[in-house]
Amino acid sequence: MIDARVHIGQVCFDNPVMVASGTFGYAAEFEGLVDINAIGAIVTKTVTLEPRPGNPPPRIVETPSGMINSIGLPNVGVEQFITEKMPFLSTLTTRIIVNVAGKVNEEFAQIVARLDEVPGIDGYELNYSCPNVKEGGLSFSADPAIAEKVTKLVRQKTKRLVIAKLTPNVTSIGEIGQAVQNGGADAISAINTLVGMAVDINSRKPKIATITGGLSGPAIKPVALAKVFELVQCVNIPVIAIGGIMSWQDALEFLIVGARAIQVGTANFMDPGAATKTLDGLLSYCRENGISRIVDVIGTLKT
Ligand code: RRO
Repeated sequence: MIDARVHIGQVCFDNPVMVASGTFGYAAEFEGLVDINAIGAIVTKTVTLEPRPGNPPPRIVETPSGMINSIGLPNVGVEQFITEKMPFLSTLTTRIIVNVAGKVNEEFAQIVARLDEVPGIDGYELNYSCPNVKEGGLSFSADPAIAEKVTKLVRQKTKRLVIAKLTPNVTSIGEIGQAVQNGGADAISAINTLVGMAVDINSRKPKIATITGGLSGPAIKPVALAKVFELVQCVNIPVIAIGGIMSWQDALEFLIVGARAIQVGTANFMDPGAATKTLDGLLSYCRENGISRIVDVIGTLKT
C-alpha cells in the first residue's frame, strides 16, 4: 500500500491528483464514466455572483499539441450553483474545491461568504486569471497589490481552504505568489491558460469569436513547469501544478519540481479517465521504486 495522502492547509487529500476547473463540469457530468471518488479533489467550473451566458461561438479550436478556448465563464451563478450543483457534489466522498470569480474585488469575498454557509465544500480556488472576459479577468493576478487585497478580503470571510489560481501571463509570477501569500492564501495553483490565437487562412478570420483565447494542453507544459518551479522558490505555501498534464510521467515532473499536488485539465476532454489513470501510474511508479509515501517524491529535483 502506497500512502498517497497530501496535506494542503488544514485539508487532507487522499491523493495529489485533482481535476482542473472548467474541464470536469460539476462532476455529475462524469458520473458512470469514471470513479469520481478516486480523484483527490474536484475543482468545479468557475462560479460567479450572477448567471453568465458565456462568449459567442466558436469558443474552442484545436492547435498543434493543444487547444485554445474562450468560453467566457458561462455558469448558473452562485444561488443556482447551491441549489442545482451542490446536491450531487455533496454526495461525493472526495474533496470539493469551488472555483470562484468576481468582476470586482469585493465580489470574490461576497461569493465565498455565501458559499461558506453551505456544507460539503472543502475550499475555494480564486480565479484571478481568466483570460477571456473584458471586466476584471487577468487584472486580479497581474497586479500584486490587487491580488493581495482580494485574497485578504476573502480570507476574512472563511476558515476553509483558500487557493489563489494565477495566470502565467505576467512578468514575475513569483511576485504575485508572494502577494497572495501575504494576503493569507493557504496555497497557490498555477498555471491558467496562456493567451493565444489562431487564424483560418481561407476566410482570414480568427478561429475564436473573441479573437484571442486561452492556450492549454501539452504545448504549455514546459512553461507551466518553469512557472511552478519559480513559485516553489518564491513562496512557503504549497503550490498546486496545472498545465498540460497528459500522463503520470507529466504529473511526476511537477511533483519532482516541488508541487504538492497537480490538476489534470485538457486531458479530461480526450479521456474522462485521465486523472484516475494518472494516479494509477504514480502509484505504480512508487511501488516499482520502493517509495512508500508519495510526499517523498515532492521537491526532489536535483540541480
Ligand atoms: O471560461 C473561460 O473562458 C476560461 C476561464 Br474562466 C479560465 O479561467 N481559463 C480559461 O482558459 N477559460
